[in-house]
Amino acid sequence: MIELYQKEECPFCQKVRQKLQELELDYVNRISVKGTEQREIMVKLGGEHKVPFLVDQSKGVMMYESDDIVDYLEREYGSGDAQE
Ligand SMILES: N[C@@H](CCC(=O)N[C@@H](CS)C(=O)NCC(=O)O)C(=O)O
Repeated sequence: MIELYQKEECPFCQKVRQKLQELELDYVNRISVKGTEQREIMVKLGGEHKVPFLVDQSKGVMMYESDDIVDYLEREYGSGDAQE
């Protein structure tokens, strides 16, 4: 299962949502705004007050940074076209 902790208005999150959509990956959308339980869970898991934050349970992967997340998704689930 893939979980994306994110905020709708965040452009970095938008980039990750777009990649998930492009790769047709199902994911659980965890809205992570200040003062919510999702936010607390995210900080507990990742240690940072920042979105996007990806959890890929099947691979035991957790990561921040939209570019790293997009690269990871492409590498793990893409066709490989983007790789050199
Ligand atoms: N370099 C980061 C930037 C992420 C970022 O700045 N996210 C903002 C929201 S757009 C954030 O988490 N701000 C702190 C907060 O929402 O508490 C990335 O590409 O993921």
